Amino acid sequence: MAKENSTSHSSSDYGAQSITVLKGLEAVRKRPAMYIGSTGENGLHHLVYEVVDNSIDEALAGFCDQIDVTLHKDNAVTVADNGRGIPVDIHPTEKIPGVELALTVLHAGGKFDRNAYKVSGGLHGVGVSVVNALSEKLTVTVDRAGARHQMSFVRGQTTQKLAVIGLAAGTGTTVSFKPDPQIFTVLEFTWSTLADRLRQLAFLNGGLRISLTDERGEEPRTETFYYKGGLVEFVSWLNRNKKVVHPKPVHFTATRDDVEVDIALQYEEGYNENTFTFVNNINTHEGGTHLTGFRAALTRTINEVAKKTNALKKADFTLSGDDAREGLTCVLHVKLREPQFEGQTKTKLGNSEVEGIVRAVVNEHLGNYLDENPGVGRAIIEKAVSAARAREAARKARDLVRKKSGLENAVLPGKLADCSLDDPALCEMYLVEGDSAGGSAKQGRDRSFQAILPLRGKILNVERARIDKILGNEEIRAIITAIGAGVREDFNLAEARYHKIILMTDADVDGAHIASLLITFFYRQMPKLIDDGKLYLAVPPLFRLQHGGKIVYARDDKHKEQLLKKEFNANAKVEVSRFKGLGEMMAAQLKETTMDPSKRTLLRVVLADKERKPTAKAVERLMGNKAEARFDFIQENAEFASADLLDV
Ligand code: 0RA
Repeated sequence: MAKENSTSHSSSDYGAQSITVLKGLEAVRKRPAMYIGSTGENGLHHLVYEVVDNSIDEALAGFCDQIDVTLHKDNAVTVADNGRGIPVDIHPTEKIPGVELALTVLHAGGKFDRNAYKVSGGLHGVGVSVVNALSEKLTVTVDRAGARHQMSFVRGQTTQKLAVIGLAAGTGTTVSFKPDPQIFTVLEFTWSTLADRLRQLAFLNGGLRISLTDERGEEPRTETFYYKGGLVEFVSWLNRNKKVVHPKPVHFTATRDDVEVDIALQYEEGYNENTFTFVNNINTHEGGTHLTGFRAALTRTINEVAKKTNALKKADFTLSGDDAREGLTCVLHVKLREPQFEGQTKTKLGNSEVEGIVRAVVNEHLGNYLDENPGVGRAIIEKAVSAARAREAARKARDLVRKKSGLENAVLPGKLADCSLDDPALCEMYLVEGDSAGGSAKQGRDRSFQAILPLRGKILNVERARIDKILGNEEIRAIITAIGAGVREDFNLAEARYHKIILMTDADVDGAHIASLLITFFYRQMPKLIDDGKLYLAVPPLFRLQHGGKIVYARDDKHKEQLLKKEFNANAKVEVSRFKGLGEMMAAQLKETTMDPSKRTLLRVVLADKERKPTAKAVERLMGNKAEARFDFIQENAEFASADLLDV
């Protein structure tokens, strides 16, 4: 212990100071999670954010427009900015160089008072000294007043005092650190995690250029984030794969009572709300007073415009908040001096005064904007009015489906060729692409336990339709009634008439698209069916290999090559034919290759991870309302099925 505490500073003129320093940094090393949240992946990345935040502060103060982050091969990170440089002169009261103060004293940031909106609260703004304490090695280089200054530390303790090491043309601060393996359970940085946050910071601080370079691969990789348009570009980026209701995002900023409000919003044709809120660059995942103020003003303004323009003439309803937010993409950023963060993860703004401020700003500016841009106003109101109508229609449609599927004697769809057994555990239903394939399947099935429901062409894209339209679609109604277990909140697995639902589509891009539409439908309307492992994909063969009387079928190219080697004589002239679709196959072939339980392969549909996020994201990307994006995805993922599916 005595050794740990013995200072590495040689000069003794600030001995008392260095003891407090050691105590402080020791506290950080003892309880790192208290300062950075965890010592796992999140905590590790937090180190980078902490250093970058300091450079962002310099940018907010107006002296820095570029930040470069580099990931090195040894898992060290460098953050360089072109700000004024951390002061290197001796601090008047603390009696050590400013840069040493910033790197060794907890919460030293406040001693400089560079800008009013310093990120603070929650885990943010704990200071670079925390990063220093948790780094195996840290070097800071400051270009200032024509000279390059440098000092180094090991686990927060100075190993090289501040010294001038050369000349400097400009100004700036560079911090390089290597996270301490004694502290962290994970040492490897994740590109996408850092890129996502740096992109976000670049959007939130329009005009600031942030680059990320990864030197760990064979070739270095760099991405630069620079958005002159700030939040407007942020919203356009969020809507990049969406069809928008009005071409340009609505944008306004205002400062009231020292609170800066910056908002951009744009409606898209979808039905979800995507609002992101930030306070002093911190993502307030849990919302708070700024969000409450915004929502109240949005609903009020939309209703006001609707009234003024007579959009609700004969309607006997008002527009609800949900109606006003349908298809909304919005980024709301407020800056204030003393944010209070509350909630489970300290990402909920608590300052009560902010609610009224944001409300007033939105009432005034959004109202004015829509008055001055009546075309935009009309488009938005039209969208909200149709949302209100759909809400009513959806309620009716849900009632209808609930009644239909809930009844014992519900009328089964005419197209369904049902099976004769009635123990659901033994029964399976094939959803088959196209009437002709449906015909072969009906002939090739074992009618005791296999039911066939042919589907005509592409089914409705449920990701793009409102619930009333979804439930009004004939093909979808047929699926729901055939299964007989209802949908969404009303879904009851125990009532399912089959324990295997098998999607059988052609082995081509169109077939994959239809399968993905169907998977999306089940994912949204009957997620329990997937959770319970009851949804499958059939795997029809792609090739038929024949030599003399011998015929075998191959699923794909690889399988074909295997079979050619294994099943046939090396010099046999094997006739290889490729199926164009299920409809081309004879009933007996379909039975033998795809439907007979003793010979077929089934893929069980599973969610990519327990949190569902990747799947939800993939589905959203796949099904979003811009056709080109969807097509790209299918092309990129010709093997899309196998990524999310498990062979059974
Ligand atoms: C305190 C005062 C001044 C700048 C900074 C800190 C500063 C800190 C960091 C951390 C990373 N990059 C930074 N850039 C600047 C202002 C000094 C002056 O008045 O010139």
